[in-house]
Amino acid sequence: MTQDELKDAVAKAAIDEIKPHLERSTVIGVGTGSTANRFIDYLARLSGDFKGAVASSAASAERLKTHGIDVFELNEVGTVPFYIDGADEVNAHLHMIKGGGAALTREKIVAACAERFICIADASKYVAQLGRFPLPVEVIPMARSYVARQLVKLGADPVYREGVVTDNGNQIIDCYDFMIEDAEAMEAKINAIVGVVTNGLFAARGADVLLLGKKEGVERTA
Ligand code: ABF
Repeated sequence: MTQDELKDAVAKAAIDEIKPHLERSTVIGVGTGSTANRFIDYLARLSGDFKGAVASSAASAERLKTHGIDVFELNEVGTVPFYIDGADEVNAHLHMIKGGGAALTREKIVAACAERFICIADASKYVAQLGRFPLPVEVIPMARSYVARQLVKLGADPVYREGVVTDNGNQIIDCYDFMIEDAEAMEAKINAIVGVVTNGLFAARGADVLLLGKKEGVERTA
């Protein structure tokens, strides 16, 4: 199976996971990226079975709307029963690195408001230790070089992602050569640097369910 077929399989599996719980009043949290996009495309087939969605990025909001799915502001909704999103890396603790698409802050906010975070990923995302994928950090623009210096002290090789402005008007630093031993501790340490909006470690609030697309089929871990 190709990587695209694995992404497709986990997107479908996420639909099967949530379908029995949908009510006409349900608002679903929807993530960002190519795997989440496939989920959105399948979700469109269920329109009428749920009320709408909250999106973790302008791009996903646009795709949802194109399919005729109503998009709500998170503040109007409060909590969502499910948040379905991809990851750049995920480990056995269901800790993740996210933010390759620069939507990490909104993704973390929607995840925080979700009763259940369902991570959908193809097998290439599964790792024994997080960190081979460069860890994204969203920063307030004027703090960028200060934050980069602090990240060097933590052992990272920070690189400014040039030309990228987040949906929140901020910038992204990617941390290279930064294998992470204790994801929860590192998430907290980086978030404590002045000028950091958030970082792409999702450990304090990891996933509740991982649907991992393997050539043998979709493996569910909870
Ligand atoms: C989002 O999309 C991100 O947090 C992550 O960066 C990315 C994964 O994208 P894809 O599904 O395209 O690999 O979930």
